[in-house]
Amino acid sequence: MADREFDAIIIGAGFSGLYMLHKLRGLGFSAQVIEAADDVGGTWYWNRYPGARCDIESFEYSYSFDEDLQQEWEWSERYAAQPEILRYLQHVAERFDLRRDIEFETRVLAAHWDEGSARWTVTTDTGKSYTAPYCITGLGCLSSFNRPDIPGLDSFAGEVYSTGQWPHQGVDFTGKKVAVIGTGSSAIQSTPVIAAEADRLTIFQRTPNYVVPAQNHPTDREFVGQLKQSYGEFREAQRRSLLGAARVLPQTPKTVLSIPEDEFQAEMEQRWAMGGLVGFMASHLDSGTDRDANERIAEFVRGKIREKVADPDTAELLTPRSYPIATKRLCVDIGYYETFNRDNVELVDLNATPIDTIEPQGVRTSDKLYEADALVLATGFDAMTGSLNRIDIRGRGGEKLREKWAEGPHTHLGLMSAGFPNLFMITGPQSPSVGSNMVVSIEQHVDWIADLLVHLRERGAGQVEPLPESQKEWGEHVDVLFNMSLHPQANTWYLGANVPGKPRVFTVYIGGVHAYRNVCDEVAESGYPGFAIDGEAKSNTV
Ligand code: NA7
Repeated sequence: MADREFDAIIIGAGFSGLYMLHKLRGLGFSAQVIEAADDVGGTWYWNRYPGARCDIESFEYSYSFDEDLQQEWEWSERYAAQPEILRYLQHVAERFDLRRDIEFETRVLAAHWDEGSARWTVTTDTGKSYTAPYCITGLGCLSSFNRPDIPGLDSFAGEVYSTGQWPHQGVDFTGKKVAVIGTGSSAIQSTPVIAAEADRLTIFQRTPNYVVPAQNHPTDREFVGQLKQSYGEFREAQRRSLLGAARVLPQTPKTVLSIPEDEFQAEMEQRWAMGGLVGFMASHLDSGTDRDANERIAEFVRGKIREKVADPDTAELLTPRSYPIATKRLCVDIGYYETFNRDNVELVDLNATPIDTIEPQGVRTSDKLYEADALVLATGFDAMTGSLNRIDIRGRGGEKLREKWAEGPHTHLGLMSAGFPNLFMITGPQSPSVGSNMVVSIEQHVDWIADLLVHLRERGAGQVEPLPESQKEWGEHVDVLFNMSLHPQANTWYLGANVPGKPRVFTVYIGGVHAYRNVCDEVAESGYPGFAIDGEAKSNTV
């Protein structure tokens, strides 16, 4: 017997869970959020490493659902740092009185569907359980930390820190020899800060990334003043965009190789000066589909690396060559490349000299021991499916989600999975999620799920579930878009390639937030074809 019953259980109190709770309450549904941390924030609660910051501009990466909220909140910088985003989410929780329906310090272990009662029972590590007809996950796409399986890691004598689980009291690296493993976004943001503090910093690189500048600056008051006069229009432009961002140099409506050299250089310099990743993703008609076109853009960025990094050998090691730009997640920096011009920083190429073991004194590669007092694991996440698979989710007939997804996730619209009635995933695999401004995608998912719950209530219906054939079609559609792009030419966490043994399946819908929204809207407006409601299905169209 469950301790408490609700209309909906929401797992996670980050951007997704907070808005979902607020939305359901407004519609008269009772909901309980369950959160492992002791406060709200999700990604922005856990990722407290030095330099942690959003790569999307702050006034874009924020909620649009409440006009007063967006009018009153002031961002201090173009790209907000983690503490400020966390404060924002805490403010949202207070402003809308959300905490009273959030159970903190409670980790969900299992969610089981009971056919007889048509309810989910969610059990937790505190021993409490909850039941509700609807279960909604707001787990985040990058929240299950990927701890590398390096021999000897546990033998290290110093402190080991993970960027995704950073100590709340912070870490003082003054006078320390620090080793950082990984050169993804978290390392690119944290190493400039660590290098300025530490005695020595050694960075272990497996794959170099393309890194574009943030060009961060304090908030431009004049711009924000104008923005707030017509924030609604700006939000609409975000929703109608490719990536969920409105303040960006538009896509150049030309093929890259058709542009004369001087014109091309001038345009790329403009994109570089503007900063941010969005201007470098889908920058031209064919930049994401034609390798030669992409190569010209990549070469521009490589030239910038050569300009910034003083030592030519180090510059070469930092230069990505093996994969197209914007197939691995583009990174955004504040002083990353310049960090390698410091005397106390060294780059180790793990392709030339792989790590053999970690020893009490440091990291031993195939040729030498790099002594360290502290080790920072910036090794990423079991992305997209890791947090879902960590929970023992069982649907119809007791089938386990992690078994059904053993060869990769199966969803319809990235929102639901056949065989798991009334289970909704906010920014689930095969939705735009990490291929977009997450907040725009989160709001769209929350609104769509809420509309569907209202639809069910109005019909007196109890269950909704996608049809296997619509799910199959959606998976094929996601694959078609993937195969049209250059993504198959890179080993990335989008594909699960960073986690040993994980199936290589592309998990992001890359058709753009606008196209995706249109599909979802059409499904809703047509009475949910592709879904069975109380066992009854309309014909399937995607
Ligand atoms: P990422 O982008 O997945 O980066 C992880 C880094 O760690 C990357 O350079 C990996 O190399 C490296 N890595 C992972 N495992 C190992 C082992 N075993 N040995 C050596 N190096 C390893 O995670 P981040 O946290 O930086 O960023 C995640 C996202 O957060 C980011 O894209 C933004 O969306 C925000 P690899 O490239 O796999 O060769």
